[in-house]
Amino acid sequence: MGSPPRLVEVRKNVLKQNDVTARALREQFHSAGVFVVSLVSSPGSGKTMFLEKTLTLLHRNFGVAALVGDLATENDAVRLARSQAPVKQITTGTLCHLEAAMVQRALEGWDLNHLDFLFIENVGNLVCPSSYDLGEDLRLVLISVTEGEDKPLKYPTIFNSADVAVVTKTDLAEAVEFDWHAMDGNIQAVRPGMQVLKVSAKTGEGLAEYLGFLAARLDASRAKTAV
Ligand SMILES: Nc1nc2c(ncn2[C@@H]2O[C@H](COP(=O)(O)OP(=O)(O)OP(=O)(O)O)[C@@H](O)[C@H]2O)c(=O)[nH]1
Ligand SMILES: [Mg+2]
Repeated sequence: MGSPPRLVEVRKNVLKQNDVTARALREQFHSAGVFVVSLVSSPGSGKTMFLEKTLTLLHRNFGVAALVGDLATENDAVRLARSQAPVKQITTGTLCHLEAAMVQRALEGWDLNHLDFLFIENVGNLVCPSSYDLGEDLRLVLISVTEGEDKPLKYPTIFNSADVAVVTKTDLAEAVEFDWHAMDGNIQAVRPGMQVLKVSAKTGEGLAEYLGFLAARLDASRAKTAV
C-alpha cells in the first residue's frame, strides 16, 4: 500500500520522449518531401513480401527506401534489398516494437531529399507498436485472411492507431473459407469508416489499386506542404 506507481511513470516518460522524437522526424520528413508509410501486423501476415513487391514496382518511377524492424536477424532486409532499393535492418533485441529514436539512428547518413517514399516495416506484433509514433504519414495495419476474421475485435488498439487496413494473402481466401463480410463488419465495428484494401503479394491482385492510392497520398501531402 502507498508505494508510488513507478512503472507507469517510466512508461509515460518513454512515450513522451518518443512523441518528441517522432515530431522532429515528421518535420524532417516533410521538409525533405518524403512520404513515410509504416506497416504493422502480427508476425507472418505478409509485411515483407508485400513491401518487397511495393518497392520493386515503385522503384521504376519513384525514389524509395525501407527500414525493417525485427528482434533478430537481417533476413527481412536481405529479402527487401532484392528490390534494389536502399534498405536497413533495425534489430531490437528484446523489444516488440520500433521506437522513433531507432528510426532516427537508422537514418543517420541517409539523404532523404532523393526519396519520394520511405517505408518502415515494424516488428511483427499486434499490440506493442500501437503506442509508438514513428513520425510516419500513413500507418497500414495488415491482416492476412489466414488469421481469422475476429482479429480487429480482439486487437482494436492497433486498428485505431492505423489509418488504413490491408487484408493480405487474398489468394488463400477460398482455401480457408474466409468470410469477407465478417471481416469488413469487424473492421468497421472497431473503426467506423476505415478504408480497407485487399491484396495478394503472391498473385499481384489489388497491387495496382494500392500503388495508385500511395501516389495520390504523396501528391496530396506535397500539395499540402506547398500551401
Ligand atoms: N499465399 C500467399 N502467401 C504469402 C503472401 N504474402 C506472404 N506470404 C507468405 O507468408 C509468409 C510470411 O510472409 P512475410 O512477408 O515474411 O511476413 P511478415 O509479416 O513480414 O513476417 P514478420 O516480419 O516475421 O512479422 C511467407 O511464407 C510468405 O511467403 C501472399 O500474398 N500469398
Ligand atoms: Mg517481415
